[in-house]
Amino acid sequence: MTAQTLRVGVVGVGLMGADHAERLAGRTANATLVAVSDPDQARAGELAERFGVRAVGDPLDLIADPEVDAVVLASPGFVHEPQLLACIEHGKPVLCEKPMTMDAESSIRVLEAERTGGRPLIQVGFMRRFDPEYAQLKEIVDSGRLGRPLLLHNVHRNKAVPDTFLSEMIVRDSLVHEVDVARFVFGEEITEITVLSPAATSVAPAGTIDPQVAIFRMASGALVTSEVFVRNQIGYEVRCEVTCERGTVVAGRPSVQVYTTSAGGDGGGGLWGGVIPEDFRDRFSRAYDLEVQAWVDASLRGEVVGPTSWDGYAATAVCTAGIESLATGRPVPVELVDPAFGA
Ligand code: ISE
Repeated sequence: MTAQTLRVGVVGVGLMGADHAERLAGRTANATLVAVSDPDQARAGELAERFGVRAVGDPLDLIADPEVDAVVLASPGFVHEPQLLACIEHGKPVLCEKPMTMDAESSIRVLEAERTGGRPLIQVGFMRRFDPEYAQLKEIVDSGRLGRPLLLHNVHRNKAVPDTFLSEMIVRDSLVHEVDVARFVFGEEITEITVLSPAATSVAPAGTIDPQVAIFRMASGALVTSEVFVRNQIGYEVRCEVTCERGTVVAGRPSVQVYTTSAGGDGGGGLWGGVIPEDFRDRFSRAYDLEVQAWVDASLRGEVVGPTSWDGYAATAVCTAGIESLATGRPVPVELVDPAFGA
């Protein structure tokens, strides 16, 4: 690390990791991409050649590399625990894509290691906090001019996912964003989660519960509803509406790119409509840019901004309870360790 340039390595160069690599290589100030790692050596090699950086076989070698100052973990959640522990061991700031880990117990082990290491190093990839619309929604709620927030309604739809994206992944990898949005907007913990199973779409693999409807109860008694549907066959639709005592505010309502055309109207008339993004990289491109830039600048200052390892743990604990509720359709309480644990 020079005074003003952070040398970053990216672990995992699937859809998200490749997007972050491109972001770091081309449009993030005060940072430079220096290495990538992925089990798919061909993919890592192609990306390394494209950006003129090194491809490192073992992700733990990339993390330990003295030429790497900071790490973006865009690997699957089931390998995050050892990779996060390695970042802590080597004192490397890390932007860890969600989920932080796969369950509450492993998240607590990461929290304990980070606290033992003596300084915060982990920012978790809940990028919606950096989305201008979600950030403005939070500012409006926090201003108090609409009164106390009472309800929150989320819609989270993907166009398509692989057949391996089964019911539990919908909770752990998709609904996890709504868990963080609820904690972010209300500024409090979720005390109970219920995950309901509507009749599934015909395009879901047999036995896969898609869509799902989740209900969170917040510590204040407020309720949050979330529809998560990852095979809507249309596009990427994510929005959030807060109902307060004296008004409502929405983030993500289609409000731009509305167009009219004469093409295709069966009755000879025109058509009007808007554009639905293909996937999360389109819809949240600006949010990811702001998130990664904030992470780089904070890392250069020796700080962590945005979602911390505690936020990662709390979201994982809620999703762990959510997976339990998914099996029964009954409410499951969320019990967190004392935030001061190990202090
Ligand atoms: C994906 O991993 C993301 O994080 C996207 O934001 C989310 O919309 C999608 O459902 C996840 O699979």
